[in-house]
Amino acid sequence: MNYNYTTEQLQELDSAHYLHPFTDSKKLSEEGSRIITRADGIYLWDSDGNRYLDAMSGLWCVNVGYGRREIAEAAFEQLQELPYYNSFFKTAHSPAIELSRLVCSLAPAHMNHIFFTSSGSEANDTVVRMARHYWSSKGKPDKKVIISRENAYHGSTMAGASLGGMKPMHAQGGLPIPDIAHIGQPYWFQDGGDLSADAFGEQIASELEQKIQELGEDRIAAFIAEPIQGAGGVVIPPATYWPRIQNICDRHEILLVADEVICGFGRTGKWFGCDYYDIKADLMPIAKGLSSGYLPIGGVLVGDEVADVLINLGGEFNHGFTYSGHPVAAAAAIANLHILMDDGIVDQVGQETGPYLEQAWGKLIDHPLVGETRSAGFLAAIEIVKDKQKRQFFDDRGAVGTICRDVCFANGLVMRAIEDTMVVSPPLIMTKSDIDEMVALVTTCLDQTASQIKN
Ligand code: PXG
Repeated sequence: MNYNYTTEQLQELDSAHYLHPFTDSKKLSEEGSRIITRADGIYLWDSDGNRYLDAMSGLWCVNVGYGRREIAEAAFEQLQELPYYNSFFKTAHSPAIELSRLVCSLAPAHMNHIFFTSSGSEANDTVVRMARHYWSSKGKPDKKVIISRENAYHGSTMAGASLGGMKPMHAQGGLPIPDIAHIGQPYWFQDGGDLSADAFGEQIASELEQKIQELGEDRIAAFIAEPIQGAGGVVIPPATYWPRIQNICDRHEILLVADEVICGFGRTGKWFGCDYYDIKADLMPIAKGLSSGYLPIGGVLVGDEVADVLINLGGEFNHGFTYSGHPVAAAAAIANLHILMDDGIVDQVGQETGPYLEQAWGKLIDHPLVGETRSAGFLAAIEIVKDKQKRQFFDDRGAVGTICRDVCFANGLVMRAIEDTMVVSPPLIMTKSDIDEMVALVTTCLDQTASQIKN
C-alpha cells in the first residue's frame, strides 16, 4: 500500500509527524528517511526501486524470511473468525491455547507454562514483576534485586531499559529503577586484555558471585542475561562463561533468566540459546522469532518450579496486557512455528548453513580492517580495528562503523554497526549461495570502507 504519495511526500510527512524510535529526529528530517516498500525472501526494496539483502532479518526477527503466505493466510482467517478477544476474567481462545501448547513443546522439558505479551520489552517487565512476586509468594519479599550486565539490551520500557546496561538509555528518564544491579559483560575482544578467552570468561562470570556476596543473597531475586548479547554487539561468551554462571546460580537461591528474545527460535541453530549453551533457566522472555516479526507477540516461558509457586501460592497475579495472547498474533506465530518445524530450518542452521556461515565469515579475518570474526549459528560479527595485533579500535570509536554501515546500504546490503562492530543476523532460510553472496558483499563494503578512511 503506498497511499498514492511520492517518495518526497512520504519523507515530508514522515518528518512532519512521525517520531522514530532511537532516532535524532532533527538529523533525520535533514537527511530524509529511506522508505521501504516491500520485501520477499531475504530481500527488501525501497521506494526508489533499490534492492537490499537484509542481513539483519529486520531487527533480528524475520527468521523465516519475508513473504510467507502461510502466515498471511493464518492471520487473515483469524481476523475474520475472531479478530480480538482477551484472556482476562476466565476467558480464553484456541489460538492462544494452541500457541501455549506448541511453544512449551519446543521449549526445554521443564518449561511448561507461558505468559503472553506483545513485545520483548513487555516480556522483561513481566519478568521483573513475576520474579519478585515469586519470592514474595514464598515468604521472601526482600528478594527484589535483579542483577544484569553492562551493555545488555532488554528493551525500552522502564524495567526493560533499567535491566539493560546501556548508559545513554539510563541517562534519559531517570533510570535505572530501584533494585537493579549490573556486572561486567563477557566481551573478551574489548575487555579481555592479556587473559586467554577462557580465563576471562571465568573471571567475568565470577563477578556474579562477588555481586551476590556484596548485596546479600537474601536481597537478590534473579540474574538476567542474553545467552549471546545481540544489540550489545553479538558478544559471544567464552566457552567457560555459561557453565560458571550456571554453577553460581545453582549454588545460590536466585532465579536464572535467559533473555531469548534474539537467541530463541533457531537463531543459534538450536531452538533456544539455552539449548545451545546447555543452560537451565527458570524464566525465558521471548519475542521476535516467535512470529518472525510478522505480528507483534512475545511472552515469558516459566519453568516448573516457578510456575508451581505462582499457581499454588501466588494467588492473583495483578499483571497483564490488553493484547496478551492476541488471537491474530497467536495464529501468525503458530503458522510461523510450523514453517520452522516443517521446513527443518532450525536443524539446517545448526548442521549445514550455520557451520557454512562460520567458515565463510571466518575468512574475513584476512581483511586488513578486521581484528576478529565470530559467529554462532546465524549470529555473526566482525570487529573493525586500527591495529589487529593489539586489538586496538580506531580513536574515534564508532566513526568507521558508521562509514561502513553507509557503504553497505549504498551497495544493497543491510548490515548493522554497533560502534565499530559490524553484525549480521540473517534470515534463517538463507542458502549456502545466499551466504556466499552476503559475504562477497561484506568484502566489497570493507574494501570501500578502507579506501574511504584512507582519503
Ligand atoms: N531483549 C532482547 C535481548 C532484545 O534484543 C528486547 C528484549 C526488547 O524487545 P522489543 O520487542 O520490546 O523491542 C530486545 C530487542 C538493535 C535493536 O538495534 C535490538 C532490539 C530492538 C530494537 C533494536 O539492535 N532488541
